[in-house]
Amino acid sequence: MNDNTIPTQLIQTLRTAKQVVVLTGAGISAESGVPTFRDAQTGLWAKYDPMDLATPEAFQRDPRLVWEWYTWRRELVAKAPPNLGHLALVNMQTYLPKFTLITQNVDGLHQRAGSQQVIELHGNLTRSKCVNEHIVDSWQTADELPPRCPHCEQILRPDVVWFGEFLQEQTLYKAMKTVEQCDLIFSVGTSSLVQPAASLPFIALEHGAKLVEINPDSTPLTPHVHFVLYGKSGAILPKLVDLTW
Ligand code: BV8
Repeated sequence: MNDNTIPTQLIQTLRTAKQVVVLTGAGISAESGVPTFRDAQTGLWAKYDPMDLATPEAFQRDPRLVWEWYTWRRELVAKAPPNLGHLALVNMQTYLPKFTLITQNVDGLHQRAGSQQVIELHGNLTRSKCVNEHIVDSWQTADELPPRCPHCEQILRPDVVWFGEFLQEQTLYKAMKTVEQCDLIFSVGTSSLVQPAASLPFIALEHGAKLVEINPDSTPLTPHVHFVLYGKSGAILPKLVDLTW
């Protein structure tokens, strides 16, 4: 039985694909209860714009405030279960000769769902680092915030890429090489606004890949895709996997 929201041609394309890339954004975690980047922040943080707080300037100006914002997000993410969309991607990987998951998200939910070798373009908020690039996933929370690095006593910051910061060179290089070589790329749950991540589907397109978007809304990518599946990833991805294999 072919579901009428998923084109037969897409099922055929996925079934015969050789190298598949999936690029995800905050939307894939929305059904886990993690607010997307452009959702209104809740409660204490309603009066702040994430675009302002996720910057080196904000951390310079008020390290305690930025540290506390990430603590709030870390605690929220820790309570958020991976959803059916994350799990469908774990399942999809088992059927494909070559599958690469590239995420803009910093919540670590793909790894908690069981995805392997995830390319995290923007880092991961469950990790912190100091100016000496010591990466830590646990630290003493004393009265002083941000806490200090257990290795060198410098203050810690979240191990994420802020707006205005360069992505890790080898991470971006690996992501670009992967999308150049793929024959099918999915853009899932992203507004396709943040660069350089938003350029990756276009690079795949230029190298002959078929492009699929999964999102309840249209984005700047939508006019360029071969298939657009309007809806929630937690509903569409499991259905796509079930219909394909
Ligand atoms: C850089 C970590 C060099 C922090 C993040 C070129 C042109 C214009 C601007 C720039 C450019 N090059 C660089 C810039 C500046 C900037 C940028 O892109 N600005 C944009 C916004 C105008 N980029 C940078 O600064 C990058 N660095 O390029 O360095 C440089 C430096 C200086 C100057 C020039 C060049 C660094 C960007 C990394 C920023 N860090 N995260 C943290 O999280 O705290 S990005 C942040 O936004 C999150 O990681 C998030 O994932 C990401 C992207 O947003 P989305 O994932 O798309 O989330 P969003 O909320 O926007 O959309 C959610 C979507 O899901 C929606 O479409 C919604 O409809 C959909 N949805 C909702 N529910 C569901 C769903 N979809 C499916 N299912 C559902 N259930």
